[in-house]
Amino acid sequence: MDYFLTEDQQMIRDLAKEIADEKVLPVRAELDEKEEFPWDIMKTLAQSDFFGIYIPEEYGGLGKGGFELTLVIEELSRACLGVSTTYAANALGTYPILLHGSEEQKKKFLPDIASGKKLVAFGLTEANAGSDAAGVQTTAKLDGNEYVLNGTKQWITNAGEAEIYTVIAMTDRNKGARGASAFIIEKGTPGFSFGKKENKLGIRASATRELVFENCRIPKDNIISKEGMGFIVAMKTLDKSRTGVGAQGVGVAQGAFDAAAQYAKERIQFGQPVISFQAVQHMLADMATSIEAARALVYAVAKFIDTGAKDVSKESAMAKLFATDVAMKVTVDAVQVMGGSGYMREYPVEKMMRDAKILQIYEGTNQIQRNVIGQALIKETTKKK
Ligand code: COS
Repeated sequence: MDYFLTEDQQMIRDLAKEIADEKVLPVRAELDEKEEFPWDIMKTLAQSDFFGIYIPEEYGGLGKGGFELTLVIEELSRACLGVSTTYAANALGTYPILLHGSEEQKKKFLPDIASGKKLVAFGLTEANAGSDAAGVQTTAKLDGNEYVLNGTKQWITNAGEAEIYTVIAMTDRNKGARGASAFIIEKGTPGFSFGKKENKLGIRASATRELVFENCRIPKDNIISKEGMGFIVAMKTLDKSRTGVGAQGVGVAQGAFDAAAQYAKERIQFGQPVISFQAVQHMLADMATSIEAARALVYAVAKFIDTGAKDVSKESAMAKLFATDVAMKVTVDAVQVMGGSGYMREYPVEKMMRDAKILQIYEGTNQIQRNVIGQALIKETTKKK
């Protein structure tokens, strides 16, 4: 389907596709097998200015929107979700600074992020906080001109590899969500270390570790916004980034569909290619239809967010929910269409099926997305009365 991309957008998509085909596809199986962090690919993305795509020009970025970011994420995800997760998590970690940072913080941190010189990670989740975003137990106590952080963040994408971390900690544990604050912490700060690299079912090219804070002192000025705003910073960040997870869903589903459709044309059973059987055609038809519906929703929501609309929680949750449920179903069906071959590591779809599962879990489980949508509907219907 033609989405009437501008010339600029087409160029961005074509370049992302070229990188995905030439740099990611040939190594994805090896990265997955060895759990290897894709530094070479990150360097190529940096040379293409893709880390700064959504960052304003005054801070060294390309000054485009979330929609253009979506196009890059989709193309990378078509080839490898581990790679696209590594790339997309940078935007997740950057949004707190971009949306709520001070001018000084933006000037200090964004140029190195935009150039790809420094990777970023976002630290919210803990042993007792994830879906319950207000359940954070890591503390940040003001002591003179410094905040002192103590606690452990869990399952943090890009941890250990990134140089810059945006982290949510409690400045007042008695106030619940209103006692949370957001901070910028640089790798190498004394008292800040990492746990072991996690061994994951999928997205194995991406790095996931704990962030450990033990009397970690950071300058007072590294607070983002002000004390008590951490929960809002986190929610606004997730409102922005969830469309990117939707784009990951569209990309991986497309990659799985392409592989399954190609295979169905080549695999001969009962004297004919299996694609000639209606049972297989109907599966492919459902897969293609749901991918196109997911893409249309993700693009529409990304463009809606780029208009500067104030409250986008419902729409971004819908895009994430729908496209990632599609990704799970389509990747499972791609394995089914390819039968025994689909289950084998020589073909890419078993990896895509393993990778796709995380999309229904991270940046808010799909159950949480339904809660967010439900809460928004209650608000809307109350207003209409
Ligand atoms: N934008 C702005 N404000 C928001 C907001 C948003 N998207 N979502 C909630 N708020 C505000 C609420 O309006 C409320 O403000 P008041 O105290 O002034 O009324 C406050 O924040 C607390 O909101 P709420 O009571 O809804 O908080 P809950 O603890 O019930 O949590 C959910 C709400 C479940 C939506 C939230 O915890 C969430 O998104 N969890 C998932 C987080 C996640 O994605 N984790 C994955 C790890 S991070 S990669």
